[in-house]
Amino acid sequence: MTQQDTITRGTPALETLQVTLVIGAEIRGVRLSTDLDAAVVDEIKALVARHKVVFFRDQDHLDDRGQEAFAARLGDLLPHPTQHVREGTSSLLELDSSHGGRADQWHTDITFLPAYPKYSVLRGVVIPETGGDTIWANTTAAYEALPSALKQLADTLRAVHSNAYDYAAQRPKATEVEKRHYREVFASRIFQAEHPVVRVHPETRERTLLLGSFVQRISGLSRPDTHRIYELFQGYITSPENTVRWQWRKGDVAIWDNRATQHVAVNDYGEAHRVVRRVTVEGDTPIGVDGRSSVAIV
Ligand SMILES: O=C(O)CCC(=O)C(=O)O
Ligand SMILES: [Fe+2]
Repeated sequence: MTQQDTITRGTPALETLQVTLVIGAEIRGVRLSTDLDAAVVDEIKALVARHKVVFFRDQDHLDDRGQEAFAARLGDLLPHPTQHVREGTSSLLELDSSHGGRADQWHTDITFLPAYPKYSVLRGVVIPETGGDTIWANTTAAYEALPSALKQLADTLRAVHSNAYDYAAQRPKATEVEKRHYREVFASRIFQAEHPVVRVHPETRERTLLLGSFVQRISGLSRPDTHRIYELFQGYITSPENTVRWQWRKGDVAIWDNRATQHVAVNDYGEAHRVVRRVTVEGDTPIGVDGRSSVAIV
């Protein structure tokens, strides 16, 4: 933790502690629940817009329904289109390491839908003693870090995202259980969306790179060129200076702006058990710098 940063706009001022200057802040002294004042919810949203991901420790009072009810204060909930919803909830998704729930590729959540979620709210339920951190990257800062020639290139590109990708190629160490889960659940229905590679953020108006592991191809480019261009931009997104790494404790909650970040769950805890649960909040359809919207292909 480097900087104490108290927000002075409006009331109440939540105590925030930036984790890095570029991305990530811990918010202290808030008990997440449906009962929060509208002003507090608005301030949490403003802090998410500013820091891209915010963290809350010690939210052990939250159960699945409590997490979902709190998340619903941020907007309408959007259940994952193919994954099972946890029993007793309307949209909560569980990622359990013993059932293939290892999100160890850099991604933005559910970008194979045209209007993918704006927020994700993730709660630590079972956390390994060692390892199992999550890393987030600021895709707005990544765009800003591009030299102007690459900004201009990115501004003109569009990319096709899908939940049907070559799972075995991307995750060669996946277990049989993980492969079966991918085939039978995750990709049970195929979605494809074409997005601009640079999205104009609807709230901050910032330009932000929209890529991640659901990208199948950059429109108009061959597979090898897609790969090269993807890696070029992805390298700016995932550079260490552009990221924050969170060491989970049980009861932590992270909320990120899914329109301005990518994230990856570090798969470094072997057979230890890790469970996190996520709720996603409906987002709007992206618009590129040329004013063109994202479109559904399938
Ligand atoms: O397991 C994690 O830390 C992150 C999982 C993930 O990608 C998500 O919840 O969207
Ligand atoms: Fe994710």
